[in-house]
Order: sequence, then C-alpha cells, then structure tokens
Amino acid sequence: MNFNRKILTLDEFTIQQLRNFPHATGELSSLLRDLGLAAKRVNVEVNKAGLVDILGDHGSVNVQGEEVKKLDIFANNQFMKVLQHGVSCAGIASEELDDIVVFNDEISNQSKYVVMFDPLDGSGNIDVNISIGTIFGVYRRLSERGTPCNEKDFLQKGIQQVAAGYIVYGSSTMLVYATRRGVNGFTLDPSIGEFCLSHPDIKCPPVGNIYSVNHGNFFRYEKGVQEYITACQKKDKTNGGPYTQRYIGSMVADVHRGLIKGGIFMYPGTTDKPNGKLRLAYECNPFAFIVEVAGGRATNGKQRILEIEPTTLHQRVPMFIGSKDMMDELEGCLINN
Ligand code: AHM
Repeated sequence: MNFNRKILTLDEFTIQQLRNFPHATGELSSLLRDLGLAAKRVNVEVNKAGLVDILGDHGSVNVQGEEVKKLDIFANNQFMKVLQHGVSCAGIASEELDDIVVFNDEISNQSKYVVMFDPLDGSGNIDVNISIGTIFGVYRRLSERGTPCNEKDFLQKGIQQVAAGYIVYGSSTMLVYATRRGVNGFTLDPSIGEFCLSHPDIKCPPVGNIYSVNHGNFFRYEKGVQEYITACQKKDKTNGGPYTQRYIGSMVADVHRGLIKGGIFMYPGTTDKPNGKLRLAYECNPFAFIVEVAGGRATNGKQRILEIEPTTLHQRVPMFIGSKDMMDELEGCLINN
C-alpha cells in the first residue's frame, strides 16, 4: 500500500494543536471530531440525493416559515445525535428547531460547550445539484457545569465563540474551521473517508475582484449599498476592475470563495425586509468569526457582527463580509448616504 506521510487528518491535526496547550482537556478536539463524523454522514446522503427518494420537499414548514426539504431534517438529526452521543456538548440550537435542545444527561451536563448550527444552508439548491453547506459556532457555556445548559448559553455575542466552521458539499467536500489561533481547511478524501488538511492557515486576501449579492433586490437596497454595487461595476483596469458579480445563492459557497480568493458577500436589508434574511446565531456569527480570524471583516452595515447582542435565537441581521479593503470601501459608501 502506498502510504502518503504528508497527509494530516482532521483528528491528527486537532490532536497536534492540543500540544500547544498543556492544560487542554481535548474536549474541543473531540467536538470537532464529532462534527466531522456528522459531516461525513451528511455528505453521503447529499451525494445520493439525485438517486434516492430523499430528494424533494418534506412538506413541513420550519420556524422561519420556509419549506423544509428531507435532507434538512436528515442533516439536522445527524448533527444533533452525534453531538448528543459525544462527551463535549451540553446542548444545541439549530435553524430547523424552534427551541434549544438541552441534552440533560449525566455526561452532557458535565460538558463544556454548546453548539449552534444551520445543518443544511442553501437547501433550495439541492434539487439542482449546486453546492450547499453546514455552518456551526461553538460557545463555552455560561451555566454551571454539572447542571443542564439553558437559553442564556446560546444568546452570547459572536465574539465569545471558541470555534466556528462550515462544511461545503461541492465539487469536493471541505470542512473549514477557525479557532482564535487560525483558520484551516480540510478536504474529504473519499477513498479513505477522512478530512485531510488541504488549506493550512487560510488568510483572506485584502482585496479580490468578486462581489456577491442578489442583484434582483438592487432597487430595494439602501442608497449606500446601491452606490457600492455601482462602484464595483464602474471599476476599471487601474483599480483592479471591473469586479465580477457571482452569486450562487448558497452562502457557504459564496463566502468560501471570498475567503480563499478574496471578495465581498452581501445580504443587505431591503425595503420590505430591513433585517435581510440571514440568521445571526448560526449563519452570520460563525462566518464573521472565521473571516475575521483570517484577516477579513464582517458587519451589519453599522456594527461589527461579532459584537451584536443577540435578543432571540432566530434573529436576522443584514450581512456584509469579506476582504478588508473591500469592506472599507463599502463602509465609505454606507457612511456617505
Ligand atoms: P436557506 O436557509 O433557505 O438555505 O437560505 C439561506 C440562503 C443563503 O445560503 C443564501 O446566501 C441566501 O439564502 C440566498 O437568498 P436569496 O435567494 O434571497 O438571495
């Protein structure tokens, strides 16, 4: 057998990281291993989606008033169960569930972390074979260990995250996660069923040439946003333009591209939906954490995403995220209008 010694799996990597912290308990590594396991299970089903009868509307409507696909439910259950059976998570909140789930058993009550996730973001793209993803944020619980976790543990500012990450189920499947120490990306090698380190120490380029926004809403955006979009279109060769517009409609894929290549992703408020569409807890905060650690920025147009005080589990916020210089230019337009 040809053994490639350069390969470092997700588990090996997180264990190596532990060596930098002599007092670490390994709970975060174990949590990341659990999330990786759930991701592999979901990946198998996503890849089979066109073949089996799991594809299509499940018929029910989630707490956001959106149609739920079967794969959403499958993914939700996989992440929830794997975390419940692990030793590091006291409870979860999910886009698919109205309320938090408190695991409340002997082991879980001793666990250090709670996890918030969107099990399958961009699920409208399942039917047409376009990238979708999972997003997660990990918080140290505020409630006392030994007791069940509670809602306060989940209503922490994004800045309190200890780790955040996403999985993109695309042309290949990748898991990217950040701690305060850095952002690292792992590509799933299907031949061995392991996430292998493929993108060490990701840095978001300070500028890119792609802007990503739903153009159909242009006339419903505030003036400053319109001005920035127009500026992207008007750039010429002297300032790296004109920028290219790309919008997959899967935030995970759109922001992932910006993180790797440089770029900006926007989901602004509109005249009819001033808070936009994206959820603070399990869409915006994890990405804001990852992109900031990588050197980029994320705001709601007025305030850093990570500093927004959450009031409810499923609250929505406008989202602007990406390369630092592009975010600075956007803010210039927002302030002037
Ligand atoms: P979802 O929770 O229904 O999957 O919606 C979230 C997705 C994001 O991934 C994406 O950026 C956005 O919705 C696209 O919305 P729109 O079609 O309004 O542009």
